[in-house]
Amino acid sequence: MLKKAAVLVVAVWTAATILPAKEFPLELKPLDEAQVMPCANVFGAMAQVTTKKPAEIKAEPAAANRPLYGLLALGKTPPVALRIGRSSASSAYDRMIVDVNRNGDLQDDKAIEIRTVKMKMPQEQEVQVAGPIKIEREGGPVSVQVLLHLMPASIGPGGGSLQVFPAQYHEATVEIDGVRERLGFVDANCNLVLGDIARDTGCTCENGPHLSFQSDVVLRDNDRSGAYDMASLTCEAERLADVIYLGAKPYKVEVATDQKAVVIEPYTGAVAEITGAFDKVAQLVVVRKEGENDWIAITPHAAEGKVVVPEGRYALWTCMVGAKDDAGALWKALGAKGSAKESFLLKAGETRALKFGAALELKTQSEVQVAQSGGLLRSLFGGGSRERYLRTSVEVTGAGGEKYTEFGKDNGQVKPPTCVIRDADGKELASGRMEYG
Ligand SMILES: [Ca+2]
Ligand SMILES: [Ca+2]
Ligand SMILES: [Ca+2]
Repeated sequence: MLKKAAVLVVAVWTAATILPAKEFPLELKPLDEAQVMPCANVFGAMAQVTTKKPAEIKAEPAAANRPLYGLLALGKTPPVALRIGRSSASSAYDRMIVDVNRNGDLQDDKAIEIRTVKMKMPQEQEVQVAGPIKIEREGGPVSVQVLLHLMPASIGPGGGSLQVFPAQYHEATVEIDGVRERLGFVDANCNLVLGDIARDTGCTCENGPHLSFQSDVVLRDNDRSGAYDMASLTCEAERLADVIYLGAKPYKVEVATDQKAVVIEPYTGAVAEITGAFDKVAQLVVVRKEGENDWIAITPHAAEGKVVVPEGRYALWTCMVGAKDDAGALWKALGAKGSAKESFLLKAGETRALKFGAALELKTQSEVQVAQSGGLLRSLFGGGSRERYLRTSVEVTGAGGEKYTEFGKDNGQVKPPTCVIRDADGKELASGRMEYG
């Protein structure tokens, strides 16, 4: 009888402490090109276009004046052929046909218009885009958009390139452990698979790992504005990792292969803590070593000056600092380490203080250089020395050695400061804009 009671107590204790995995339905939604294309964490997929027709195209409609061809390699699915053409022999490239049903015949696919639109990338510029296009895939069509990098004046056999971006995302409203949040999942690396985590397994650099994470992203309306702002200084497009934070707790997250639901459960592995100056930090990304040349980037959320992370070997990756000035304007700066050379081991239950963010140190450097290397302060050095100029740069370094290269005010980009050189009488001799880094 006593033994039975003990078993019962253990069973009740287990049920009370380990929350079960919860499944939340995902809803398919369109993603705007102006949101996704300038987003720093959305890389999409690249493809080349040339005048050479690939063997995949067996039949095509008549073309006006030298069309361009390409193959979109989107993940492990067979490549999708496309043709970029002109509506008349003299017009610019303004039509695209994509073999969306992958039958090698471009005659049964609808020609779509190539549009020229103004986009903040982050400076405003004109770009050529096409789509959205629905590409057939096992499990249903996937909507993508195409950004063209063509220089029509110089198009020869070399052609140009294009970039494919997701034009859809899957959204769930999750509610777990008293936290309720809308999460949007984006196939940011455009491989037609949703749920790729930020993992770099290929780095073998001798100088400390220089990592790159071309993962999928999760959209989070951090400022509760009702919209996902994906510009790089707003951090509402987080790299997807093996853990996701709801409140300040880590959870395991998995998108179902049919993309109909997301499963979230509390992370039950061994954890450790990182403390630091989180009060002035809008977002911190750290990388965790999984094996030789194998790193995962995670974005922990802080509470009470610390973050809880799975145990392991860590390094600081990026830090976004944010503070309001006296007039109430929000300033942000994004810094990055670029290498995981200075890593540290965090064992289960350990707490470690990490340096990052403020105070930022500014170091200006000026040197006289010979022209053609792109400096901005063209100075006047008198007759016979017109080829020389003064190059001035400012390096902004954070407490963890991270270098800051992006600055913003109220979610807009801020250009580097200007610099003016005057003579003893105050007459302007030269001026220009500083360079960061
Ligand atoms: Ca076709
Ligand atoms: Ca993906
Ligand atoms: Ca928002």
